[in-house]
Amino acid sequence: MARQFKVAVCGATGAVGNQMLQCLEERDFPVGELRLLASERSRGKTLTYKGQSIPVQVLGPDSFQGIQIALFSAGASTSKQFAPLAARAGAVVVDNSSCWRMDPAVPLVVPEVNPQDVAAYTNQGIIANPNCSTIQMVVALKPIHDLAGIERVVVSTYQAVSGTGQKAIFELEGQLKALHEGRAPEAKVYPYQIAGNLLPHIDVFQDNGYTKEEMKMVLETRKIMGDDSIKLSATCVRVPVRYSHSEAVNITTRKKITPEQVRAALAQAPGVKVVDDPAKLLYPTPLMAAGQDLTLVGRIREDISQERGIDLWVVADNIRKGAATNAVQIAEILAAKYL
Ligand code: NAP
Ligand code: 3JM
Repeated sequence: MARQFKVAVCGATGAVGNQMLQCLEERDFPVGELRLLASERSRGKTLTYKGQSIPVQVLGPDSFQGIQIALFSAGASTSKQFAPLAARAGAVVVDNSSCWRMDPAVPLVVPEVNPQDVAAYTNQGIIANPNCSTIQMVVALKPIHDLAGIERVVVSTYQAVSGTGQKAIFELEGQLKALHEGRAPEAKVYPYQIAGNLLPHIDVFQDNGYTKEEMKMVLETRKIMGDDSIKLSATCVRVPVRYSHSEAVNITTRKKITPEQVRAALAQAPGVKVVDDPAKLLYPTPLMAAGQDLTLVGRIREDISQERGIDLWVVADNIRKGAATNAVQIAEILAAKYL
């Protein structure tokens, strides 16, 4: 029988953690033992994996004894405190939070772009999973970078509420119901009503006027692509969509390339599906991307305002490829090559 691994999922009861369990199951990851961890709030809960009911344990300093792979999605402060403990206990941590991403000793990996960087897990016992908006963008940018070199990117995102977690999905549902019933919608998770609205505000504002989410896209892209010369500006917007982030991406390349060359490169790229036939009204939408793992790219066209410009529309399921699937893919590389 193939080798099996002792796996922990920390944050198993959350939107991402739940999807991690589903991904492990769907992809038939060689799980020998599965330990589900969450907060005190989840004491007594059980979750189902491959038809088996598994109790959720309350996260503590001894939670990682005997664990080989620990998938974390319980927020940045939990990762800060517990990822080093898990690593010290002998586990390799794949961390979904922003806590370790920009640590020079911690690799930041998108398997379609820089799988080789997994090797550096030996530095700290931690591998960081990038932000959801970064992941889908670099999946689409890498083939173009290889073809023509990317000089500058200007991106605007349209991000689903599921990126904020389970509570934000409930908030959107609750507000839609309230509006339907003629009641005043209540806003608790976001500073304003999200139903029927847009909020140009994701994560906290920084001194330079950008939000932290926008700066994650700038800094993480350079690290994953291994090219600090890429210039990038982002505007991140929360939209009243349940699942899948969409991105309008404007690229200036170093060498001139045509939309046809971009379409051909993306058609062959791992993890990408080109959905681009305007004559048939075919372009990616959030509903089209939700529930599957490919990054959909369409609206591929020449930017008429500059010499070496390409415009793209990039859509992916933020909870799957943007978080859980990417983490499980990293675990697959670890299992196949390193552990
Ligand atoms: P969520 O639905 O709110 O779930 C949060 C999970 O973390 C729950 O399982 C929760 O347990 C657990 N948790 C929270 N505080 C904890 C603590 N002190 N000790 C133990 N467990 C704790 O949020 P989510 O959408 O799944 O996201 C979780 C985290 O994943 C985010 O905070 C973020 O860092 C990361 N994330 C990354 C991406 C990405 O782009 N790669 C995307 C989304 C999220 P209880 O149920 O017991 O409260
Ligand atoms: C996505 O603990 C926290 O504040 C988590 C906030 C968060 C993050 C993050 O910064 O880890 C929520 C949703 C992310 C992320 O992927 O960067």
